[in-house]
Amino acid sequence: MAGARIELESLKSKVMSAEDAAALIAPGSTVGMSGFTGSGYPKSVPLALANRIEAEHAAGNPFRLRVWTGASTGPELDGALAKADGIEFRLPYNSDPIAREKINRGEMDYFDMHLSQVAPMAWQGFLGPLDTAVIEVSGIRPDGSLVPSSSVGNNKTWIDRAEKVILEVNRWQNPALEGMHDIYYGTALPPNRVPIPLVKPNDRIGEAYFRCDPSKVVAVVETDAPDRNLPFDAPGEDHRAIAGHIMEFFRHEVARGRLPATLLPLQSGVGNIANAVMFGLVDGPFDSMTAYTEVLQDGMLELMKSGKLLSASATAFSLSPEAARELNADMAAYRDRLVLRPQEISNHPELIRRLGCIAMNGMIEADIHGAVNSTHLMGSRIQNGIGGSGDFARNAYVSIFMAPSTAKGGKISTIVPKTPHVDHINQDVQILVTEQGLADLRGLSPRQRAEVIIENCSHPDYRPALKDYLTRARRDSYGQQSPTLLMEAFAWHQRFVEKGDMRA
Ligand code: 0RQ
Repeated sequence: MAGARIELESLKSKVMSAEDAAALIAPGSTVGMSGFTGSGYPKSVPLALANRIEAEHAAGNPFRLRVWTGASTGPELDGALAKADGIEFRLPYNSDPIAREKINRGEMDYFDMHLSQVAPMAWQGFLGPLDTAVIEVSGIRPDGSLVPSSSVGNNKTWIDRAEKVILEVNRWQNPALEGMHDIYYGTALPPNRVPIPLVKPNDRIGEAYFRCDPSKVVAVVETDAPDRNLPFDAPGEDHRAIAGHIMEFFRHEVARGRLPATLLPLQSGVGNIANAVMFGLVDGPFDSMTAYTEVLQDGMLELMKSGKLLSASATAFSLSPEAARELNADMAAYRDRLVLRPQEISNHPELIRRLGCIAMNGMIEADIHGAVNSTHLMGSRIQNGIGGSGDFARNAYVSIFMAPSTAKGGKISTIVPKTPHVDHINQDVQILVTEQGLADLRGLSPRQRAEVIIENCSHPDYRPALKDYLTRARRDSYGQQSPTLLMEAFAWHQRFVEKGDMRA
């Protein structure tokens, strides 16, 4: 029923259309929007804003905005605004194809950041002022506090920092979400920081609601629109092989006493491979597991349904439409086992290190010394962004990166002599996995790593060339700590840029 979720009288008078709300956003200003993966992003104001920008463009008054979010969003936000050429600057993570094209054509500036650092940097004042927050919530309570929706992201920070706030109250969001969130207000800037009192993944250390000064709220827009996450592919042969190698590694580590039989809190990245690993764990021997992660994908929910995953902490749901429907229908049953937190807490280095997370993230490529590129194709073209992979990889108990050993139908080797862009230095990469096998790099020097990575992870079509390169690098390299032939190493990538095939 319209209006039922707005329980504060003074805000009922602020209810207006998305068009009227969008008109309150000043050209050239900075807007902090909710949204993390395809969850919890505002669904009507950004669309109305895009229409307004297009109309102004046609009338000869084009304008653009600076847009901050939690992470990626949906087509109604990034897609629509990018299509209208309405984004001048974007942070901290994008996976929208239209925005990606704009960025890669040099038409949009993109500051790709560690997700844990966004809120602290905003508070430190490093990102400049925030004019307007546009936040999706599930409800407004009688005291003006806000029931968060299906992602938390940076909403707490945007609401606190913005001069004015526009709320989208989405009736589609399940009322049973109430109570699932844990909004921690204890963060401070140096020199006043104190330890964050979280010692178990499902500890609740904050409040279930966002605080919000109602006098800052300039508009309330009611919506009834679904989150839009993409469906996952059924795990392919390569994905199942990668999951199998990781299961074998876990068994081995448990047998050696280096991991408990319940494993340690799992972090699982975005995408189909991470999802396949979660499905692998459903059939695996491990029980009473927990997760301290960033997004909850289908596989994690499946693991919870199987009874093997006791609880999970994240900042957002990233579920396929089918799994979202299932969760929505049964939200009350999950509420006590799931915690959604601000991303500065879900991805906090201190907490990841304390809990001893097992980090599992996808990669674009790794080089033979174990440096990983998660973001750039051919050293220059952004795919998505570093997201939370750096927050977790550096601080994890075990840091795992995974990808098929080839991309683009075999034309590209994902194991390369040297990656032209590095997101994770070799010290932050402990385990590499492809469908070919797993390389345990812990305690190995770069020279030793090169042998294990080529032998265990590279595709047989590329292995002889990589071995030949290594032999020559061991003979001719300027130094022998990390043998490298500079010109030849980058010529691998140049070959693809020029001929569309690394083998050619
Ligand atoms: O392009 O769709 O045009 O064919 O890159 O690759 O195989 O679909 O892989 O969906 O698992 O994504 C690293 C991007 C992997 C992801 C990355 C091309 C490939 C395809 C995507 P096409 P796939 P995935 C915490 C964790 C950073 C953020 C992160 C990612 C496209 O995992 O964004 O980890 N990670 N967050 O063809 C050229 C190569 C390539 C290549 C793949 N070597 N060279 N193209 N591709 N490898 C969660 C969050 O932060 C939200």
